Order: sequence, then C-alpha cells, then structure tokens
Amino acid sequence: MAADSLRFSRLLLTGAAGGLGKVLRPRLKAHCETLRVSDVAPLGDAAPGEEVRPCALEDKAAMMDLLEGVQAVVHLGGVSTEAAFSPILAANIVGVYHLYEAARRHGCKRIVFASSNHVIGFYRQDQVIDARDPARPDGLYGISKAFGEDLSRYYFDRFGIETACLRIGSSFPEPRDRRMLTTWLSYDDLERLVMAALTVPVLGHAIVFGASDNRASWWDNRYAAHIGYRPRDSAEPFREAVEARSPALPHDDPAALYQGGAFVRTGPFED
Ligand code: NAI
Ligand code: 15L
Repeated sequence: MAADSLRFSRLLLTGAAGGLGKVLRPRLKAHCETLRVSDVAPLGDAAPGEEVRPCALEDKAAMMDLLEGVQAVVHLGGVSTEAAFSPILAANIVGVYHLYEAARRHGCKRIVFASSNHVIGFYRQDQVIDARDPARPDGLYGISKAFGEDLSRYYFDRFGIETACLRIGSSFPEPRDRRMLTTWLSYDDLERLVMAALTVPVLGHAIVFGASDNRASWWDNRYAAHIGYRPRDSAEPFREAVEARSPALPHDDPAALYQGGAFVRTGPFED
C-alpha cells in the first residue's frame, strides 16, 4: 500500500464478519490508517492497523463508544434478508438510529449505508426506475432499509451528515440465477462503489443503485452521477452457465415479475 493512498485516519466497518464485510475488510484497510471492524459474530484477530470491536447495533451505549474517533463509516451490519420483525427492528431500525445518533455526537460526517434493492422490490422487471421513484418495499427487510434511507436523509438535512445509500442488487462471487444476470454486483465493482462514495469531495445525500455493467438494467443512476461510480464488470460471461442450470420461471410467477425476485413471495415470518 502506497503511503499516499491513505485517505482516512480511522474508518469503521460494521457487519465485518458477514459475506460482504469479509470482502471489504482487507480492501478498506488499504485506504486508512486504522480500520475499526465490528459485528456480533466472531471477527477473528486484529490484523495490523485494525481494531476489533464486537458490538450489537441495538446496544446504545456500545454504539456510542464504537463511533468515537471515527472519520467515516461503511455500515453493512444488520439483518440482510427477510425475517421476523423483532430482529429486523433491533438491528435495522433501532440499530441504524443508534449509528446516526452516535455519528452526530462524535462529529462523524460521512456514512456509506448498505441499503438494498428490496426497498424497490415491488417495481416490475419491465420498468426502469431511478432514485426519485417512490419506495415500494417487498417485505419487512425492505421497509427497514427504506427507514434507514429516510433516517439518513434527516441526518443530512438537519446535521449535515452525508450518506450514500447503496441499493445493492446481488453481490456474490457469481450471479446465482437468471434474475442476478441483471442485479449482480461483482465484488470489485462493490469496492469501486464504496470507495467512490467514501471519497467523492461533496457527497450530500445520495441513493445509488449497486449493480455491475450488466446487459440489462432496471436502475438508472442519473441522480448519483456526481459520485462517479463506474462499474467495470458484467454478469454476461456467466449467462450460459446460469441459464443452463436455472430454468426460466413461469411468466406469472411473482419472482419473475418483480424486481425483488423471490423476496416478493417470502414471509411473513412469526416472531
Ligand atoms: P451478511 O448477513 O452476511 O452480513 C451482515 C452482518 O451483520 C453479519 O455478520 C451479522 O452478524 C451482522 N449483524 C446482524 N445483526 C446484527 C446486530 N444486531 N448487531 C451487529 N451486527 C449484526 O450480509 P451481507 O451479504 O454481507 O450484506 C451486507 C449488507 O449489505 C447488509 O446490510 C445487507 O442488507 C446489504 N445488502 C447485501 C446484498 C448482497 O447481495 N450481499 C444485497 C443488498 C443489500
Ligand atoms: C439482499 O438485500 C440480500 O442481502 C442478499 O442476500 C440478496 O438476497 C440480494 O438482496 C438480492 O436481491 O439478490
């Protein structure tokens, strides 16, 4: 790592033990002096230049401590799929409130918030939408991410805390099914997106759809052009294999009709 690539004194990465957290942990370290990593799940030992800080998002006092001395946050922590209301409430609603309150109190001015395409999952797959189209969540999980987007808008308008709400499509090593040929976000493009949001001089409050440069797109990023995110990967090289192993869904299957895919027919789950 070149010394001149250091941009942040201390970055906080929540959800660092999760799928995307494990991917971003070493990559973000290259851009800061100290990377503070946090999760409720085991995080392993601290690498050089890391601080390991186990923390539950719903623990207000612990969250206040977690943000101390932090310049910017990449917030991946939380329930990441459709679930019962209680865990979603604790992690994605109470937890995100604690995050922003702690950021406000400690003067942290920039947050990259992992939102989700499930904020808009009930738009049809034959529609192209942009950040000004109203939310149409496809479940409690999507509703909780819409809450995080609105909360971050308030903390920008009132307190000037800048946020990029990344409406991530499907970020996995490879697209897993036909829908993901449109929604896939490669790990390298995820890193490009997060770094663009962290480093753009004036971020403001932005909603950005997180997909690679796939052949088809349901999402228009015109209102996030200032961030300068340029995907370089595409799901296309995986198409043949994906189509061979995953048969097309019936046309009237809601998972084939709506952008949220199978989430639109998942749940509700009992607490
Ligand atoms: P993940 O489920 O693998 O990681 C989430 C992490 O958050 C886990 O390590 C978990 O232990 C932690 N967490 C859960 N509840 C917590 C709590 N109460 N307190 C503290 N930590 C808690 O999810 P993944 O795939 O890594 O996603 C990261 C973020 O990106 C999530 O917020 C998810 O909603 C969002 N996202 C991911 C997408 C993807 O394709 N991977 C697509 C859209 C959004
Ligand atoms: C999400 O929000 C989930 O976190 C992820 O696990 C995938 O299911 C993704 O959306 C998707 O829509 O493919």
